[in-house]
Amino acid sequence: MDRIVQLTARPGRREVAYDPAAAPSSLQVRAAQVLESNWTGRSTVPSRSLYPHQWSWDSAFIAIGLRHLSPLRAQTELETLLAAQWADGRIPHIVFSPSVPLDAYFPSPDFWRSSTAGRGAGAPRTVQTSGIVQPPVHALAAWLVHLADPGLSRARGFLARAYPRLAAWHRYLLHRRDLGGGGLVSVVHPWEQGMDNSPCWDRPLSRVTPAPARSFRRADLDHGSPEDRPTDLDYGRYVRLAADYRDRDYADGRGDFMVEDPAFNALLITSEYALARIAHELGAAGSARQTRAERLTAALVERLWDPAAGMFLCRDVRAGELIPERGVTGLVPLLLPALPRDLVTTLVRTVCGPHFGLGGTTRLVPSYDLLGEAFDPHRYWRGPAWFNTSWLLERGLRLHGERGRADALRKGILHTAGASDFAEYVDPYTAQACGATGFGWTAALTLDLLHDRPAWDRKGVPAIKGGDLG
Ligand code: 9WN
Repeated sequence: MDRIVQLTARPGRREVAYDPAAAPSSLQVRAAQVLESNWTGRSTVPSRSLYPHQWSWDSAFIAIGLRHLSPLRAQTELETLLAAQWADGRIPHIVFSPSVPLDAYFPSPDFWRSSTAGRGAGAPRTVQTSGIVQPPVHALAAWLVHLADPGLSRARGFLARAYPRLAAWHRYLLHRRDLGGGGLVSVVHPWEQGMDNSPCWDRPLSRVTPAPARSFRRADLDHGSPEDRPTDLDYGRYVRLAADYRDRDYADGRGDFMVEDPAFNALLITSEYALARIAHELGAAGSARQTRAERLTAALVERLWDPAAGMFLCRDVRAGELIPERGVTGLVPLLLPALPRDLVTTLVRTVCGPHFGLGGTTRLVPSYDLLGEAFDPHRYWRGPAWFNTSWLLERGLRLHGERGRADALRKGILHTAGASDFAEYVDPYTAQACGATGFGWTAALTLDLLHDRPAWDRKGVPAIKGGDLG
């Protein structure tokens, strides 16, 4: 029997208070219940109310947790997403479920028109998707899912089928999206980077003429509080950028919004290491990928490191300059094994210093500078702490030997996930729940941290320090 069924013996139970003295298994059961109730049969929705379709990087994080309950479901989650890949290699940021009413989420399939506007770029005919992308966490997820049950993975040919698609995905990013010409990938929409209304985007977004408010209807405000969500002005700009890209038939080239983002590129590098592992497992050479990962790390340092800020910043490719805002994205490269030691030391100092307060004023990592002018503790990516970024930093701290800090962050994530009913994000000071509850990646990454032997400490991807792939 699928283990997830045993763990979800009490469906529908919703506890709000979390008792830290209770056995960790009760948190595990509750996290499993979230994943069970968000499961649609082929994939997992981030939230039944706010996000009722399949999202790209959510699915990768969800698979990383789901593998501890059901490696088969975790493989299926990724396979469903990969089946919606476009012929040009892009993995769309949303795969729409045909059974969900059009007005349940905006922008809906009739906005994106993937099967017509995306025809030239090779959008699939049988499934409707968006036309933009999200951070490439997928190869990392595929490798970790494989490790959860290598026997099942080999028997199903999981990696053998996933590898060519993942390789094409990375090729798309590296060849079609190096818009700045410096070797890094650019995002062309804030939704692509995943931290939608981060103050890091305010400057490049200010060049975009917003679509008139009357030209679209937001569905998110039916479920979320307006104080927790992006403003109408931001939405107008998101809609304009997406519509312009669609009207260019999703052809890539220089546009109004082009940003080199530290987290997006760091996740690509981490996934390149994972692809090297996957190639090796399949009997092919992975060393070229490992070399590329190291080269990309050097490009990231050269183009995005800011010594004065003590962290990575985003680069506005149109303006040709770094954006002087401290977002959590600039800390995520702590994940990288080949990061120079002095940068690791500086990043750790920054995450624990006054701008992010980790271990002092905050228990989870805020999404934006606590001292920044635009800081808002409740509004989406403008200050609240999110669980996926805290999980990434927990992994990064552990990788670089910061065990005490990693343990404290792990404890903070688990406590807050339980106490907030697996919130989408929380106030970084009070841990008050914001956005949706029963959120997919919050539950999944809770499960991953509860798992007693973190894969990354044993034989996971960032443990590759160099040379061991031959
Ligand atoms: C737009 C699904 C997604 C996450 C993003 C998060 C939010 C969507 C939205 O929800 O974005 O893609 O409607 O706000 O910002 O990171 O993948 O959970």
